[in-house]
Amino acid sequence: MTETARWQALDRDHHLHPFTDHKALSAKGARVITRADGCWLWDSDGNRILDGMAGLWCVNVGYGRTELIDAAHAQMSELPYYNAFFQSATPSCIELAAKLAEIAPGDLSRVFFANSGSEANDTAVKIVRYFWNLQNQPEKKIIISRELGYHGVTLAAASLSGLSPMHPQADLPLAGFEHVAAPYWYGKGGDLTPEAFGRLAAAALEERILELGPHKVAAFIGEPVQGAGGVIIPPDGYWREIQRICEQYDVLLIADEVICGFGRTGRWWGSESFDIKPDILTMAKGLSSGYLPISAVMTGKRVGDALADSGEEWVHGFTYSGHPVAAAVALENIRIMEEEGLHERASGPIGNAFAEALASLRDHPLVGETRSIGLIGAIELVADKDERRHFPEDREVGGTCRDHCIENGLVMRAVRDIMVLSPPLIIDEAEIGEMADRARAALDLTARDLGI
Ligand code: PXG
Repeated sequence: MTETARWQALDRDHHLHPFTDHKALSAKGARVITRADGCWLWDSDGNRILDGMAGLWCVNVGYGRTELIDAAHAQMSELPYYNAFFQSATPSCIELAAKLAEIAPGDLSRVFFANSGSEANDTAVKIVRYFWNLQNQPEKKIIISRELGYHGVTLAAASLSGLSPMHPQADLPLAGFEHVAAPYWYGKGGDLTPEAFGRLAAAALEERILELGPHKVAAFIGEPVQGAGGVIIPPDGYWREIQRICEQYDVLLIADEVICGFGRTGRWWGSESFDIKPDILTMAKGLSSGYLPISAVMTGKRVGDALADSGEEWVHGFTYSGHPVAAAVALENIRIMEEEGLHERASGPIGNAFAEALASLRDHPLVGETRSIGLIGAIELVADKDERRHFPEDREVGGTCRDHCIENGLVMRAVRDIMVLSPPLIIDEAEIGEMADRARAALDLTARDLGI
């Protein structure tokens, strides 16, 4: 038995995977990834694969960064764990909170640490509820999010998420969570211009607030660019209108920066790319480039002051809130990003090369649109380019293309029939070229399978 076969058998018998059809997986066997360097992965059979997804939208500084390994080692040697409960703290979590306050957009200045994006968003929900209780407006509790939004899998975060398959298995959403249309022009915009469709999508928020009653609507949460929903880049003017609506009806605005934060859109924050002024911001993934689990929630002056000045205990926190090793790695990760100007790289020549590489695929018969901002992008696979019509779902065109990508040594994820990319921010032009070549080869094989 090969080592791969042994691992696959053990995996099949003992490991429950996230978001996985286990019957289908056991028929196939898991791909076992054994090492990585830069933008490249190796599997247990020795195949070298270009990681077009930076893991799961997170390994922003790339794999194999000795600075991060050394930071973890040094912190573990000095103090592997202490907590932030009972009026204590550790130097690395204090320094990280201060650093985040320095680089955060707008007036966000206070930080609460958690371990995952889901925990950060659940925490944001609890902060919102507590805030309105403190304001003596206990009726103001409904949180509105968007279809195709992804905010995590814990009960509140999954309730915020607007990907419908996430709800029925766990009887979600919980009460008090509402969803409005996403600004997904390519799929839903019909004959409207992107800008007109963006206005319509924003108006859906205003209508829902008025329907529910502004005195009952506590907050709106959105990803600046919706990632897992298919890299939906909102049309110009959309976020400006959302901001206006939130201000007009005194609805707190939460920016979920779990994917967009840390340079992905070409600025430190997606909120900067779209001029969003959030009251609350959540982050994870790129905060530590995925080297260790850590996430955070930041509050602006209004919410943060209310929490900090309440004069009572805030009853919330995780054993690993502000974990000193994860915080030390996050600090070093931010230092690397600053030193190498990775966010500027993503908006400059490398971001342009990425956009051009995607655009070079537009002549392919399956490609209806390519779009990107910074180093996050998407390729829409369609049956009819003029009508922007997708294939029937049961053809599984996206899944077919994803499988061909892997065979061609490229990780590119499929969201329905949208191929999405989010490579490490250190990717260079040659690697972007390789990515496009491999993507084209996979598109050709997909077209062949479809008889096109
Ligand atoms: N918010 C956003 C915007 C996310 O993308 C979360 C919150 C939840 O984070 P945690 O750390 O709890 O997973 C995410 C996570 C995919 C995929 O298939 C995307 C995510 C996670 C897993 C898979 O695109 N995003």
